[in-house]
Amino acid sequence: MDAIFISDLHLQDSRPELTDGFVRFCETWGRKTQQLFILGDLFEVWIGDDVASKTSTVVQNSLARLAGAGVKLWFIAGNRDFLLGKEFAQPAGLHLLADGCIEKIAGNQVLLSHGDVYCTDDVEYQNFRKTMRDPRWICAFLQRPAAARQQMAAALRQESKAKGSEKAMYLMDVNRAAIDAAFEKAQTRLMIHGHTHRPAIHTHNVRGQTCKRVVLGDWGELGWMATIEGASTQLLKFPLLAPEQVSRCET
Ligand SMILES: [Mn+2]
Repeated sequence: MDAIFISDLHLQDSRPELTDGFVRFCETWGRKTQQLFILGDLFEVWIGDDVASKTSTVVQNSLARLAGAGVKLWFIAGNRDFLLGKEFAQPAGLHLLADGCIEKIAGNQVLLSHGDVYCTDDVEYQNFRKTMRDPRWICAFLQRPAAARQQMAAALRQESKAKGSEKAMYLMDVNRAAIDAAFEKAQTRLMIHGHTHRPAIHTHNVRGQTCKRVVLGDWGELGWMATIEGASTQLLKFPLLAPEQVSRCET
């Protein structure tokens, strides 16, 4: 495999089965690819590299083993783990990439993103995102004691959950025009992202060109991945307990 893409695992101490599934995934599929791209929300929450958890330690070790085996590992931050930085990434062998970067993989130019930046219909969320990504806000947050950060993160999560349940379905999805504009700006015909938890392959017609958008799914009983092998791109799902039993998702 030239490359595998995953996102939205939402790993957390309270769901050890997800972490077990991730470790198993690394030991099976991770060994069959040259590159592994993690497109955000690997963790349910990340309040700073200085606060380790049982989960983060297991994940870091698992990634480091893969990196040691020669697999190139890449990470784009999600809205849950955008504070993940070098202190965690370096020992894991993980290279940090910017959201919206274009990578050349097996001759394909691929636009990579977590995906939340394209949910432009949700103006309230985009404003919130802007605040959260402000370096001054980040700096002030990271200076707080771990317990205070934990409390803030839990409160924000609670608030976003409450708001999310009130929001119309279309607000939680990407905006088609925003995607088309991204394709046009990047001059690519392939995009892979996550975030929306709506795994599918979409086609977009941008200035007469057919572009393909692969949306990854969130991990639960099933795990999801996109693969690139030469000119072929696939969206696959597999049981977390038996990652070798993959099935193909066409649409
Ligand atoms: Mn997300």
